[in-house]
Amino acid sequence: MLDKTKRGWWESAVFYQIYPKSFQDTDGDGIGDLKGIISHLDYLEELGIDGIWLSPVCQSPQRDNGYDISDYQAIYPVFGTMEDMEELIREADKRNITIIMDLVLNHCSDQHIWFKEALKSRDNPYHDYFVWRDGTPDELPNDMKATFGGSAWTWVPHLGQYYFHQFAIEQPDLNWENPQLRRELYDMIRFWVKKGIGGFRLDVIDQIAKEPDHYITSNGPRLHEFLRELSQEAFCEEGLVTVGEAWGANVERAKLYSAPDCSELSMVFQFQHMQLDQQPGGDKWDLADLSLVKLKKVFEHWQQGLHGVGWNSLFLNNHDLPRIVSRWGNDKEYRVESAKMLGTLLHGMEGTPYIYQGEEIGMTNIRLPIQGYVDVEILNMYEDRLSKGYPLDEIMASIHAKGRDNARTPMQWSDAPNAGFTTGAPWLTVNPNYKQINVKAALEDPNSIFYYYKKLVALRKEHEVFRTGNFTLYKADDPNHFCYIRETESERLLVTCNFTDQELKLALPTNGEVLICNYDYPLKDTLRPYEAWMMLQKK
Ligand code: TEU
Repeated sequence: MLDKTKRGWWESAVFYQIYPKSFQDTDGDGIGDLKGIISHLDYLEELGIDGIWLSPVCQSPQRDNGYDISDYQAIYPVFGTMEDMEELIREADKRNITIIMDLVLNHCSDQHIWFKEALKSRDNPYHDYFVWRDGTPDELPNDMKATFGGSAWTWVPHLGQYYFHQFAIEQPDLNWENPQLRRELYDMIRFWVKKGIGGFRLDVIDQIAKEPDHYITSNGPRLHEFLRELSQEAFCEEGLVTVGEAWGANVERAKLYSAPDCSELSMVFQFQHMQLDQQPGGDKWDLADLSLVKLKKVFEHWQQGLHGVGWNSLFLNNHDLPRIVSRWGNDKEYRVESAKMLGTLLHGMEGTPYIYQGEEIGMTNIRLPIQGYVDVEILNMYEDRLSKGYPLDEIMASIHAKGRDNARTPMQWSDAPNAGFTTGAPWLTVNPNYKQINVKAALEDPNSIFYYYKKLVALRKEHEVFRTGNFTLYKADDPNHFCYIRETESERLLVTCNFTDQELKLALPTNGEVLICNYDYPLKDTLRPYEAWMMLQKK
């Protein structure tokens, strides 16, 4: 059993991300809730995970599904009460599962009392909690754009000022230059630690030290100073695990974030591997094929770059990304094989793996007409690209491939109506493939993706090589086959993955113990479509 009071316990752990809105509804309003999560803790215990990263559950107008917080110390009533949250922490703890909360510290909701006060006057004490620039209605401070489209500046006529927002208009950026704001955030974090929260995922944490006058959003000059202060003031308990979301991270920066002395964070989510299937210079909506050779190089760079000096987080899915089996696998005739292959690829690496809800049963993307989508990012992009004259079919192809609602369709628990997610009308369409793809069916099938993932989770705890082995690519230039070796002084782990629906002829070493394979057994000189296995050799 992991000793979670000690720093570094997460190096042998596997986490599971829950998007509460889509996990399990218990009161028939069509929206998931905390009681729903509690009702499935036994399922998560069966999978063997050590912690849950809970996407935001705090009070929020839900413009961005909770990433717009209006009260950091209250629970969004549709999800439940503070008592439900306490019960979730207690019940999870009984199963040795740690709850990691999502901290959105870069911005809050425009409905937060701080922003309401800030709007009252320029000399209100809360005014400086946000980022303002003087101006006139027709002259913006500069041409910075918000991630969700449009300008990053919104005009407030009665103040004669613009406020800065990197995301939606309703998500004003917080001003980290203000020490009083920082103190309030630290107090709020300590409130949750006292309640028994075991760690935090920090939303867009590399964007807190913005300097809009210099067009700086991520990696601002004071970023690491702020992070060290945050860590000292708020992450005092040794066993707290902290993972920062950092789209702008490179290996050098990640060494600072995740240095073994934990002066900043435990690890970061970096996204270089998730941005390869887009056109150079474009954004995620500008689709391009994945180059496996490039993917291998990116993983190699991160695996080798942080070995011994930092710590990786490992993920292929989250609530902002399309479903990986639809993205890099084959969600039709090889759905099961390719989902297992992608899991094998990731779980053999050095770092802490994160499983996103539904990944463990191979949930897929969904294709809806534009009216079916809810996500602010999708809807803003649709309007924006239509107005710029992009062809409609191209816009829809991008949304079907990359839209965030792909990952947010309700969890598929059974073949009952609405996949057993709700007895009411679900807030987002349930994927019609729930009749075949659901937890109940997975638990009844010993060859399911679920049991394969369960084995992957268990293997990490059984062999030291998963935690400490160094990483070497094998056949780095092979465009179809991803094979790597992890090695310690006494063990060698070989991980091999066929990324195609073709048979590959390959001479691979097969003199070892097969730890896991997505077919009955590995062959000596051929990889079948999407075949993957791990082999352990004792030295
Ligand atoms: O995401 C950060 C972020 O930059 C994303 O908006 C990302 O660019 C986009 O989703 C890629 O499609 C975090 C949260 O994970 C996301 O859900 C929030 O919407 C966002 O921050 C704002 O809080």
